[in-house]
Amino acid sequence: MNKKSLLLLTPALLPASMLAQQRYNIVYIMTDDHTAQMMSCYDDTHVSTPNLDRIAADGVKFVNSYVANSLSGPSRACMLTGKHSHKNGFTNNEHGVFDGSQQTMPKLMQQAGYQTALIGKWHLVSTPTGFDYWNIIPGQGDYYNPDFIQMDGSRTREAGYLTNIITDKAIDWLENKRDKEKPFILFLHHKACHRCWLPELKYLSEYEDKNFTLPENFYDDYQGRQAAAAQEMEVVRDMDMTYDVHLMDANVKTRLTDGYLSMIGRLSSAERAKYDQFYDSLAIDFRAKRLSGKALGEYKFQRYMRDYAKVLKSLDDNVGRTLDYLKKAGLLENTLVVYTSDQGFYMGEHGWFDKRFMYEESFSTPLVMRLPDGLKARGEIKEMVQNIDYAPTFLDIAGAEIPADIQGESLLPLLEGKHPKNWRKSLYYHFYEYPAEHMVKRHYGVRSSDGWKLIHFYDDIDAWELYDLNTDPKEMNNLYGKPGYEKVTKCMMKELRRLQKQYDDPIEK
Ligand code: SGN
Ligand code: CA
Repeated sequence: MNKKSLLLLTPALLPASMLAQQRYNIVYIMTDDHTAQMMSCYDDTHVSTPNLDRIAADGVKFVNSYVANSLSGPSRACMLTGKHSHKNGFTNNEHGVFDGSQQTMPKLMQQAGYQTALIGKWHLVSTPTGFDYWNIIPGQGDYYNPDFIQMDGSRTREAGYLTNIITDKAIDWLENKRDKEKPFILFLHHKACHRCWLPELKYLSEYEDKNFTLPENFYDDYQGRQAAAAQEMEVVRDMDMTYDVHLMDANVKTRLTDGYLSMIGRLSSAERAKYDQFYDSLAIDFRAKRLSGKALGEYKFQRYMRDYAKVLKSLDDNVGRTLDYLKKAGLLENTLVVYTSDQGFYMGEHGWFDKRFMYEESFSTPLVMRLPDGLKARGEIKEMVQNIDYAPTFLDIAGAEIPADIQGESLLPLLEGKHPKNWRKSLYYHFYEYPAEHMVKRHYGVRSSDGWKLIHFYDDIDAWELYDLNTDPKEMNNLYGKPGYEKVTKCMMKELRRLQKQYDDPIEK
């Protein structure tokens, strides 16, 4: 329903859901590098996330949720604009500066009468626009005693652990800073669970007795996948023993040692003593073991999983705290709570950490929503959705017009329990950041709802990949060019070019 038609309705004609509270509030919680393999309502192999699961339990879980470009800045720009990267202009973190003068969903929400607030990670370089209130971390920010940037440009250093502080600030805005007469949209953006996974001190010992299951393709040899073979994001080879694994060796200095020292250098001396006590004793034990080969690789994997899980535990606690506040404040019935990540991540699949590739683990992203009274959908939603859909969804919920140049689709019908017959049958993806850290080559591709994926790696390579996800969900077997797949390849190629035309990204490289 658009704004005009909403105004024309007399209260008696308004749907009960809208009468109860005029328009729904929205709390949009976005984390960083949190992946469905580490969220128990999607996959309970590794960890339990009871508070994140509460969101899905009182609403919906999207099981085919994807991003348009698996990297922080680009993902955020897609979310804010409802457009693919080539249209919003922010294609990569390395050289991107978000053009804040363009049309964005927060600006349109303001025009629709919503209050808008942004707290936490921003990562788009330019000053935020379209927010009545913002308080952000610089760049990637710090886990320990972090800096924040205020709206007047000033910086303050705040005591504590970042995930807790961002939540405190969000609750403070909800309780004390907003105009309680207006509907609102709050963008609550965590840094957790981004590299280099520095845990809250109270959770240092958490998960230390747990042995995480090694993914079956941890020792992938990348046969038939040239771009996969060229990456630099292997747990065994590329994880830094100091920066990532947190085991200092006074005799070894790497490219990342200074960065690590400055991050943990933010701890007070009492905090630092606790931190050192924990990791120093691990380091002594590690050196005594003299691990090499597979044993060393698997040791790194366990360290990675444990520290990631600790960071996630604080996140889960804080999402619980946010939900509890909304309940206590009587806001839950009128508020759509969205939980997602800026992209998925590899937890050792293909031997990797990081993201970027259009393979399922990093192309997909968790997406669950706690629905307010009046929105009837429950359980799993199987339709294919993408982060360009969030902007039109929120505008639709606000009763605002959705501009024609927005490329995503409103998810509101799905939240109302409908399953439109003409829902999209394929998704488009385009990744640009190369050459750059982790060396994932440029690529674009299409994934169909019936489980086919066609990818083209280009730039300094010209390599196509085709996967049948129904028989090869881990994407180990590139079928492109193999006999018997000519017809499906032709079909997917046609669909890819159709999407490039539809989205006006006419690359034919
Ligand atoms: C940093 C990380 C990378 C990561 C990018 C992008 N390196 O550069 O590992 O891929 O961020 O992440 S680090 O040495 O600085 O930790 S993103 O989520 O912000 O896009
Ligand atoms: Ca990220």
